[in-house]
Amino acid sequence: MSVEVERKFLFSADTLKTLEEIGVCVGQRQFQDQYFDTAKFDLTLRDMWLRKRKGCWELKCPTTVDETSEEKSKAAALCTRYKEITNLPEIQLRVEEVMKDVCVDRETSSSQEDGEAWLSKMNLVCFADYTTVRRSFSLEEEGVQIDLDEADFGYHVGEIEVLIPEGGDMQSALEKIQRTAQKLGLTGDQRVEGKMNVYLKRNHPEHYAKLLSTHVL
Ligand code: V4E
Repeated sequence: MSVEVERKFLFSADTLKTLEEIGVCVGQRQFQDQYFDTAKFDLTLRDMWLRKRKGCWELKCPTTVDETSEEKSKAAALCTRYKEITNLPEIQLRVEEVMKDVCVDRETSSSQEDGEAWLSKMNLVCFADYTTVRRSFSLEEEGVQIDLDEADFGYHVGEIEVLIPEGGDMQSALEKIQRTAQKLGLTGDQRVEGKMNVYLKRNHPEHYAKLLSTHVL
């Protein structure tokens, strides 16, 4: 399982110019994301994000922040850290742990023709559906990827991303992100909204308000 450490930023034509000077465009792709939760928001209120992207299931869950280390720095506060789980039985197990009163027979549900029966068993419904065009860049700095996303609902956002194994060197990941932010000339000291924040604010204000009031967003 890997941990995604990420800092989002707003980009302009100037950022793109800088990026083309200091990095290499490694491709452009388009993908649709469908996010799932219960009507009571049992997953997202726990900061758990279940999605289907390009036919694959992914679950993003929070990691614990080490309060004793440099992770408390201002630069670190601009970054998010999430575990990314892509193994379906493990995803189902994690979701099941949340919905303890709902029992899923993983063996039969994964072999069923309707491979998505587990969703209805756990009362999960799609609450967000959007498509993103993503241009990705790599830098000389090892393991750093920069994505420029354009979502079909009109929001554009960039992200500097480093993947580390669980329990890996978080400090080094944060430093890489900070160096990259400096190279890109990013000056803001506020967290930039992700696509989901903006999508929920516009389409599901009640859900958004709950996540704000519980400090998930
Ligand atoms: C909302 C959210 C999550 C869902 C995914 O959000 P996002 O990072 O916007 O998606 P995307 O497409 O860039 O995913 P990637 O391809 O990088 O995996 S996961 C965590 N959150 C909460 C959250 C937050 N609290 N603050 C910020 C700045 N972003 C996300």
